[in-house]
Amino acid sequence: MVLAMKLIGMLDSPYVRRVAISLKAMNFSFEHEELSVFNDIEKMKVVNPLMKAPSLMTDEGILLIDSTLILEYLDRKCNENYSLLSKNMEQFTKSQYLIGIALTLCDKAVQLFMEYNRRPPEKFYQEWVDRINEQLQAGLSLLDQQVIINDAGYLIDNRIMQADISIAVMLKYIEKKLSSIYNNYVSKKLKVFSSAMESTSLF
Ligand SMILES: N[C@@H](CCC(=O)N[C@@H](CS)C(=O)NCC(=O)O)C(=O)O
Repeated sequence: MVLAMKLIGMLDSPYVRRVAISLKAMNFSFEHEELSVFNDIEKMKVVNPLMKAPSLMTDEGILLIDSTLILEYLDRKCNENYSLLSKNMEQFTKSQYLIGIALTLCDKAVQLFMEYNRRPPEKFYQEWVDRINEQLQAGLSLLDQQVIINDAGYLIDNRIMQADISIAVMLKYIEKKLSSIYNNYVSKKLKVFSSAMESTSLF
């Protein structure tokens, strides 16, 4: 029996969202189970005892964890016309570079959100928060320098690729969860790019 592919996790996670948007961009049909790693712990444990999202149940019933590994699997499985990673080595390297910055910014943004929303106030660790803030500012500044939006409105090719998706979901996460970082440290160019991506049907 062939099972439908199932994505597990909430779309307020940038990692889950990058997989969900990529699944659509790669033209896969899939089911989506919106389980929270914090509010649906028992259900989450049944799917993935490690309680991590995103989790992807493949149509062979294999559980994949970690957005990058899931996307690597999907990229191999999709019709090559829908691949989100370029075969051209120069474009591929540029893409991996930008995705690396975007994912580090996701990690730092999630950590900062957790510091303010999950850590008990008496355990607040200022040095760690200062370090994350510095990393976020440095990453957003580096990204602003490195991003070139082409005539088609994308960063790598003349259609949407993984770097576009990963950068856009990271920017939306920061906008929604860390508005002062977004207002003060995200450049005009990146804000314009984010709005353009978010207005497309895939997002
Ligand atoms: N590197 C992982 C990060 C995934 C991640 O940390 N997801 C969060 C939700 S935004 C999570 O599972 N948190 C629960 C935990 O870490 O225990 C990926 O790319 O999938």
